[in-house]
Amino acid sequence: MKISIGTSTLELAEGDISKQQADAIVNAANAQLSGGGGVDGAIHRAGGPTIMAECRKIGGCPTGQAVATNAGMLEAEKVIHAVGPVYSDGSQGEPELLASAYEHAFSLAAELGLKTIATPSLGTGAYGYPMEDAARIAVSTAIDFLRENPGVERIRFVLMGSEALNVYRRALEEAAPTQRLKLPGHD
Ligand code: AR6
Repeated sequence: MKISIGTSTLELAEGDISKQQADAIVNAANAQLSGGGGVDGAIHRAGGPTIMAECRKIGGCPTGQAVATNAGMLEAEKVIHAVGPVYSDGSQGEPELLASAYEHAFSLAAELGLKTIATPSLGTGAYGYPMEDAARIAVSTAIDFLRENPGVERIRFVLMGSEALNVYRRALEEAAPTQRLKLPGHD
């Protein structure tokens, strides 16, 4: 599924984030940048040790923010390590921190002149963020960002499994009318 926002595109795809081709690949990192399972494991496995070497030098990243490293052997220019919140009950600032992690990741990519971004669904694995709520935040943050940053040509959410893809599809359908999107051929 794909929608146009101005001259940019927001896409949803099912797949493995570490196999994507994009200028920037977003990693679902932890605040220590110490690696782990899920997306983090897949990215470091596929990208090789140069990514972790740079993470160690940087030393860490606060929750809700993002840092960039080389992309090693991935088909990307940079990996943007974004740190989502550990979900407890939704009243501990989780929505703001999740939106902030995406905003920082996308803004950092834009500052680095990167035009295409592939991102996983931050927070919805080990960190326990409920998928429906996380999808709404992810999609609306991406839409707002693309409206304000036409230099970024594409954000693609790469979701693991058809269930996650369907949740994101519903979130995008819900967000589209309220965001007054420009759909292809409807200027
Ligand atoms: N490609 C795309 N999506 C994936 C992949 C993949 N290869 N692997 C998992 N997902 P998670 P978090 C989905 O746990 O919740 C790590 O240990 C997965 O189904 O990767 O932000 C870090 O070091 C889920 O929907 O990230 C941190 O300590 C989503 O990606 C912690 O986990 C995110 O799952 C971060 O937890």
